[in-house]
Amino acid sequence: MRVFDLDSAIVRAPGKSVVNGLRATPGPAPVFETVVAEHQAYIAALQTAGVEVTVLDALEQFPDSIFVEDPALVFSEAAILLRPGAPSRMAEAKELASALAARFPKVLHLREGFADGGDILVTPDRVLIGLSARTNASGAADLQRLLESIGKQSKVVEVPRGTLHLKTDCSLVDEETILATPELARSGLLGSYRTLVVPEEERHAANALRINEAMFIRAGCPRTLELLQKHGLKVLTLPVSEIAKIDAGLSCMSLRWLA
Ligand code: CIR
Repeated sequence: MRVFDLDSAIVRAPGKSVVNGLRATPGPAPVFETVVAEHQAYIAALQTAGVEVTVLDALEQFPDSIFVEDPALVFSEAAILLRPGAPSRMAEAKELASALAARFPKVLHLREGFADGGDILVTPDRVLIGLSARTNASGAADLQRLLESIGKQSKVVEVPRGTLHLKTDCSLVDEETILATPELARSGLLGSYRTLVVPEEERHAANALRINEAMFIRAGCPRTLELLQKHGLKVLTLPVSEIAKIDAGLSCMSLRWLA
């Protein structure tokens, strides 16, 4: 099985409070109705790719809870509840506990430090854990211990300074290839993986999503689209202009696994 062979996903409906989601720089708030439309298009895209999607209820008290990728990490054999590094997001993990307990053979808990799912890139041979403002060394070490207990190799890497999450800057394309920003590709931390480098003016396209035979990228990135098509992929584009206003992209809106 390839790590991007997936049949199940959990998403969470956006609450009205999503317009107050965290963001690194000030700017106009997203329009709620458009966030909902982008989220619905995202769910439809996952379904089209062959994934059964569970939609959890909105949580108004957690503006960023639509980004379910950050408080948990899931594999066929186990789910791991994380400790998100933003104080306003810490309790989002608890809100996922019952949904994960109902779907996974076991649920493990990070006990120390902080780690966001956005900092975790699952590749065929190892799980890369990025150190960032949201994932610290003790969280990464505890996560490595949990991963080892379920037979997964991992490696800790430094996320480029100023980047929200590791996966803000990269995504798995296939078993040998990672899509990356120029900065991450230059950093050498992707080791022996072949990299497809997005042009600087489309750097936000580096957060993409491979599911089964489909590669999803954000709309409005024609050069990245061409790059991936030339690589032989079936590429589909999704609108994310509103959720991008609160620093989000494609991977963050779902937890995905092969049941
Ligand atoms: C945050 O700052 O936590 C949210 N506004 C965006 C989270 C995006 N998460 C992700 O890409 N994994």
